[in-house]
Amino acid sequence: MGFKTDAIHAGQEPDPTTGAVTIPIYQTSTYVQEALGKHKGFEYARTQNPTRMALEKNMAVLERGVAAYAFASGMAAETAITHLLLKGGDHAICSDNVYGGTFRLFDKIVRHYGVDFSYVSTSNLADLKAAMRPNTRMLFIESPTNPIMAITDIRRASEIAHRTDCRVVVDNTFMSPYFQRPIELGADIVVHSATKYLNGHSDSVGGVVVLKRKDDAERLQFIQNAAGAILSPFDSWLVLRGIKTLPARMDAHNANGMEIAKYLLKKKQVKKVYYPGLPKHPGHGLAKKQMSGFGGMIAFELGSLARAKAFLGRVKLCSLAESLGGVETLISHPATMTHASVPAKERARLGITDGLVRISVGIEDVEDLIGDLENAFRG
Ligand code: P1T
Repeated sequence: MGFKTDAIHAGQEPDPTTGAVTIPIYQTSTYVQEALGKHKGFEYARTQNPTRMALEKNMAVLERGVAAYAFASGMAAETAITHLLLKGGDHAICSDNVYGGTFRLFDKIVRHYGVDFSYVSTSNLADLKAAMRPNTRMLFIESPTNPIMAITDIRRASEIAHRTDCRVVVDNTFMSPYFQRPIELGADIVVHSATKYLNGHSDSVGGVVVLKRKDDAERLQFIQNAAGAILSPFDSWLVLRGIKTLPARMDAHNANGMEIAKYLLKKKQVKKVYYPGLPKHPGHGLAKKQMSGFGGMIAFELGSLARAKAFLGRVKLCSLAESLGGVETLISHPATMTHASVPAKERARLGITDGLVRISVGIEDVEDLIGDLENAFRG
């Protein structure tokens, strides 16, 4: 089936008991058993829940994996991946620019279990090659990165990592499987903050892991149940509902993103625009090859904290808020919000300056968004 058909139908057969076309919210903690050891395959809702399992089946199909598992947040999903892949004495490589919370998880928690992390620009394959060690067990890539929008060649990075016993994990939150499918490009595991484009309506927090290998999938299912950070039935239902319109929304985000990026490029107050759809973006050629759209995330440089603060204080239609990927436009200041946990020196090196503003372009009328930005630039 085509992607749009799968988004609506995969894993979502009409409910066997009533024929309901929408998967019901199975709001139960347990299931009655006919006799000792005799049940319908459902024992306890941390282990099995039909609403969550429908979302998991759907995501496995969309990301071309063998199985998917849904978690209480993107960070819970990433934590489960570290349980799957890493133990004391191992080494892991992570893109140097990732969501601040990902860096915080690795640096402030996982590292303390004796895992050594290297943060490298995975866009530079020579740097990646140099960072690989015989005990490297995880390569964690974000592409495009949050918020600088750097692109990594997923296929070639996977080839390098697979020369040793190392799994490649791609955080596909910014693109969604509609625009990028890392498993098809050679990655082993895909992770999402389902809070973002998958849900698409800024009304739930969640995470999803999709796996290519059956052995990894079996172990991750064990971890999901044993560690227990599952997605609730209602949140699973919201994400499932969101995914049905994922293709239509992503096309709209992409169209508006391109318009806003071009508009920002023309503003004299803007020193730099980070958007992979712009021909002068350093990853543009690669982005065109491994993605089928550029999405709705843009970062731009205003030159100083004072200018960024003044600008963010003047927008009205664009809401000043963390998060991204919803139908409404959100605008944020990475240095003090999403990436505050990254040391200041490292932020400066990456380009996450005090003057950097990030916009998650929504699907409103683009003229209204440009009008709002124009007012904010005028002061
Ligand atoms: O917020 P949560 O659902 O736990 O997901 C974490 C996460 C993982 N990966 C990426 C690429 C992300 O952007 C996020 C969350 N990001 C934000 C809240 C933000 O505003 O960037």
